[in-house]
Amino acid sequence: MKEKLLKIFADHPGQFVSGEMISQQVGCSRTAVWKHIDELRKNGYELESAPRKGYRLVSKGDGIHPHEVKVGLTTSRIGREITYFDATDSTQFTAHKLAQDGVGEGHVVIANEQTSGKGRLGRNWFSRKGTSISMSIILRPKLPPQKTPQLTLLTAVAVVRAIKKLTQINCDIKWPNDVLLDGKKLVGILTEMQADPDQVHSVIIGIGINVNQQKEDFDPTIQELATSLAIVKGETVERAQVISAVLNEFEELYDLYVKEGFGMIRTLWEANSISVGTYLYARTMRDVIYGFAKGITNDGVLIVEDQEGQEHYIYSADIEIASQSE
Ligand code: BT5
Repeated sequence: MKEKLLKIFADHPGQFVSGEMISQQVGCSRTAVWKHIDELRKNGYELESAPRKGYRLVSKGDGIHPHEVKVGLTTSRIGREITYFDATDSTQFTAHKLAQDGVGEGHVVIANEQTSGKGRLGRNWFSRKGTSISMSIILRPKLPPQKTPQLTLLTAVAVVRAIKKLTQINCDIKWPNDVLLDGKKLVGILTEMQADPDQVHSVIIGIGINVNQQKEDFDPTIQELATSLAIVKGETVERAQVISAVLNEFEELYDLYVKEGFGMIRTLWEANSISVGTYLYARTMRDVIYGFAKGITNDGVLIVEDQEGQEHYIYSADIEIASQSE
């Protein structure tokens, strides 16, 4: 209902829409319309009402409720089912449970606040209430487990394209899972799965995006490492729009991936990546490899050639770009 109402206002920007027209289009009584308008106001929307003219949307809140996200969705499955929390420990935890319970592909979990956000390898992900995006997408791809890192790369491309479309800002991708702006981390991606040795049951893609934080909003430990869209743009950005833009791009790329494989995604990824064609340090669990990043394999594995000319296949590591050949 709220989604329909918001769609009507979106179709009539800055204009009054009569209560009668709304009640016809939404299919409810005018008293019910009034009640829904009242609820939108409680959710932070500023709506002007005038006798005989109706209602006009003056300004929106920065809510990320399902109806606010769905207004901007052009997808057929990704994000059509959304589980929303005002606060939760981690959207990954809920998404895992939902996946086990058998929800369909494309179900998305969104939280306005995450109290124990997860990074890779047991690290923390900080997300401040009401200013960032924390979401997890549940997928059911027919893939062997070793191919799932490709979905991390696909997600990074989707995020970069969505941000570009919405804000004209160009971001960089750092292998495997970071999206950077001016060398600072804007987005983190965490891909997890439920699988047997030879078959994936579900993949949970967690995406954390810094949208409206200012520097002092970040945890002191990451203030020099993190950035947000608002810091770079100098103005706030509507989070619901960012979510729908990311989901729209995601579905487009995922459909392409399912139909045609990784080839095109790899090309798009390399075009936005700062971790190929450069010297870098790759810190793996066991050692640090310094060398020239030649590219990624079709499975999304990073190929680094060391100074002895030996190629290393990097499956998981933290990357530090070297300033020059050292
Ligand atoms: C990641 O891990 O970058 C994956 C982050 C995934 C977060 C999403 S939010 C929705 C879903 N639910 C979850 O619980 N998680 C996912 P990693 O590459 O390990 O990076 C973690 C490191 O990034 C930390 O050790 C910090 O240094 C830094 N960091 C933490 N929070 C940050 C933030 N908000 N912005 C930038 N950097 C951050």
